[in-house]
Amino acid sequence: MYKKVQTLIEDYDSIIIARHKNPDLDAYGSQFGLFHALKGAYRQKDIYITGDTNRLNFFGDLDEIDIETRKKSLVIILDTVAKQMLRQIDYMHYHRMILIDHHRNDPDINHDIYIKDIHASSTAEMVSEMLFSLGIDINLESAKALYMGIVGDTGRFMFDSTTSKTFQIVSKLLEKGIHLNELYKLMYLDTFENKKIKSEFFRSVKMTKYNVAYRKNTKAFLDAYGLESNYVSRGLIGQMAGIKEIPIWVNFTYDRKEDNIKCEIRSRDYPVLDIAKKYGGGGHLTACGCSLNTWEETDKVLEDLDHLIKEATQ
Ligand SMILES: [Mn+2]
Repeated sequence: MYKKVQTLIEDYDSIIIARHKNPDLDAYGSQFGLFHALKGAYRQKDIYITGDTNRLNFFGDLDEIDIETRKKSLVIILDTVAKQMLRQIDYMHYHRMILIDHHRNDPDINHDIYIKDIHASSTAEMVSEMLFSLGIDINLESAKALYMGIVGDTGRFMFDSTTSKTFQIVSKLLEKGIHLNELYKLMYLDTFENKKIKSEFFRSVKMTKYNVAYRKNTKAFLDAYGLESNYVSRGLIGQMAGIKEIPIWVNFTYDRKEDNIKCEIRSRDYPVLDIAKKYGGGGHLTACGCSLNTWEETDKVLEDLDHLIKEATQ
């Protein structure tokens, strides 16, 4: 399979590397990791990186690519196979299409090659493995990006998705000369202002009868601190994680763009995915989400989660 990818790469003078919207570290890391490696290996080719950007962009600038160029390019999409996760322009115009992803769902994008590995910790791990197996040199910039992608999707190697293979790959990436401290400063150093926002957030976390922690981030809260919905919804939910008494935690956040309420659910052990699905959402077994239309519905979600714990513990 990897050989087929290499053959296509060698066939094209113009290659576009894309990934899902609102990128996380794995989306960026796999994208920039592949970009720097291909750039080094195929200097005569035009290699582009495309997509939206956000506060996790520790990686570099993205390219604007015209339709004509797109139509004659090999497009490689990373870390998703779902149209709804992509900008239309990134899956609409291409000459050949390769998908590389570690998620479970089936693709709704037309493609020539699809590499899927649900056991990989991250797409960055898959890209690393592919580059190593093809003998394409992973230079320092590539190794840094791939490493950050793996660290992001494994929660710093704490999630169960981390395997011995992950460590084998990471070990080989470290040999490229990565300075861990330098990367961790980039990824995790917080600002004083941000810490204050987090403490304000945490101060008003509430608990249900069965210790489901939750926070309702209203429009007023977002406005008061000038915060983006997405940052609060997914960037602050971790503030409720890792607390002994709290088995499930939920973050409800008003979404300015869609004028609805984003609900993010996390759980240490309880499978909460069915509850997200009940409200039209999805995701992983212990990390999932859905969108709600009213604040009343947020209480229904909490009731369902309480019920889940009640049933399991009685
Ligand atoms: Mn990923």
